[in-house]
Amino acid sequence: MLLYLINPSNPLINIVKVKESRWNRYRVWQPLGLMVLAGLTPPEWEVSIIDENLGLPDYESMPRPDLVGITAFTSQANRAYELSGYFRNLGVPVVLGGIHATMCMEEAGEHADSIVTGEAEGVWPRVLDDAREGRLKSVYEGGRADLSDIPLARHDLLDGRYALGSIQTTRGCPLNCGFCSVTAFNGADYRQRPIDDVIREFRTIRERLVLVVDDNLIGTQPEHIERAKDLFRAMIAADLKKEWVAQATINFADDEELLELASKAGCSGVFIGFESLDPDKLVDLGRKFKLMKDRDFRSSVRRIQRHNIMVVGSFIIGLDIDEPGVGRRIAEVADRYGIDNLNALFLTPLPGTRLYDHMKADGRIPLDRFPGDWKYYTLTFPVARYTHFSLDGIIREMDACNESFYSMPKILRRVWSHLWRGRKPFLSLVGNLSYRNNVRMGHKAHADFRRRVGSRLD
Ligand code: B12
Ligand code: SF4
Repeated sequence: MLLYLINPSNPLINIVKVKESRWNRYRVWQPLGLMVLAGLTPPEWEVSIIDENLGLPDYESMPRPDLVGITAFTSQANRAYELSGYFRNLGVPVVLGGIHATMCMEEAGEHADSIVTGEAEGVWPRVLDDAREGRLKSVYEGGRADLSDIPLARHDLLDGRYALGSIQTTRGCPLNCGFCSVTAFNGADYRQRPIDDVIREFRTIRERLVLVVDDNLIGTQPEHIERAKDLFRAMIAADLKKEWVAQATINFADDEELLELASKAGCSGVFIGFESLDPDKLVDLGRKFKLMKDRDFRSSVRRIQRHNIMVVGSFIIGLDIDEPGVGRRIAEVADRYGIDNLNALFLTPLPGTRLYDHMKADGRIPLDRFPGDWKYYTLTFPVARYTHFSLDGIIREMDACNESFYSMPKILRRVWSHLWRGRKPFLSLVGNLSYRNNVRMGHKAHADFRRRVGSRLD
């Protein structure tokens, strides 16, 4: 029995040409959900993972599979449905799963033979049995998995074209920010995989650089932090020889021992959501608010960097509290905090979030011809109506933010400061230039966006 597991590309944002340049490998990330699914698949199935972000395969010349499983973030939904249509026309049953199918069950159900909602660990073997016997159900509810005994993800099934490996050590986030779907999808209960499993899986990763995909690697409660320390100790003892980056909340900075262990265990960078210039006023920040209130962000960032860990900070543009001038102010504040890279994103009502419900109720989502419009839900396009900005106004804020933070003099200053402090100046240069390049491509993408859908947003 042949199974294809497909990660669809979003042609709108898929600017990746891995074959043309090795540097482009740094823009392609492994589809870990599919690798986990492959790990859950019994050996009588021959599994092939197809990542369209590495280049579109010639499906016609490939053997006809017995079953196709497709994953999708919201921004990939259109391509997922297109692919599903192609295989169903050939008479091959298709199962859709992942975040978008879960949040938009009805819509996804119209494009597949079956959908799996939530985490797949509890239901995937049953789906495969039913598929083999030709009695697939239209919906399987996966719910949330018990992580104490799950098979390892199949890292061996991917080829060597990725720059970064990937692994997950925890699921769930108790903080429940209004604009994020993680708590709705993975739950508020912070679940941790057994440390031995994580170490065993790390050993199967061939890449030296690894993305730890956890939404919050260290958690928020003292027992979460203790577990993170135990994990780092085990990684050090295992001498994994990996360098890794992860996502965490700013309380990462509050424990020197944690930082020291993380660094020794190979941590070289951390993505932190700062979200707003005024977190104190951001009512819908959920419980994250407490971690940010009255914090001296500059010293927090410095404490992390002192351990040779880069800080990538993310901010949202378009919050109701944001006023004209916010783009430039974010760049200034990010500079003042001393972060190494800035990732500014438009406030985007993703399905399944409280933000979506509020904006929908207020008639503030003009790009709502779904599924077609989902392709713009990449957080890099302003798909909603923003309280204090017109379409052109909010794009100008984004441009001002990026142009200021990624101006050449500021990049050179950051690189110099890395050199002076004995931190990796080359990495800083490459990271900054790559973001600067993205910003240039963003201009073109926004002009195109304006032309295609601007009249619906004005
Ligand atoms: C790593 C990551 C990335 C990586 C990409 C990884 C990849 N797969 O390509 C990078 C950094 C590139 C990225 C980019 C983006 N991301 Co992202 N990302 C994540 C993150 C943190 C982890 C994903 C992961 O690997 N999880 C681990 C695996 C094991 O879990 P899983 O994928 O959910 O898979 C399980 C189930 O969903 C299910 N399943 C999944 N697929 C399928 C398929 C079938 C057939 C079946 C049966 C089951 C099934 O089974 C798996 C095992 O239980 C998630 C948050 C999260 N907790 O998931 C956000 C998340 C998925 N990202 C999100 C977003 C918004 C984006 C961006 C649009 C934002 C941006 N501009 O940065 C881009 C767009 C990328 C795109 N392709 O269009 C949102 C998606 C919301 C949505 N409705 O789409 C999430 C949920 C975060 C959030 N804050 O809300 N992301
Ligand atoms: S802390 Fe991060 S993962 Fe958790 S709900 Fe907020 S944005 Fe989502």
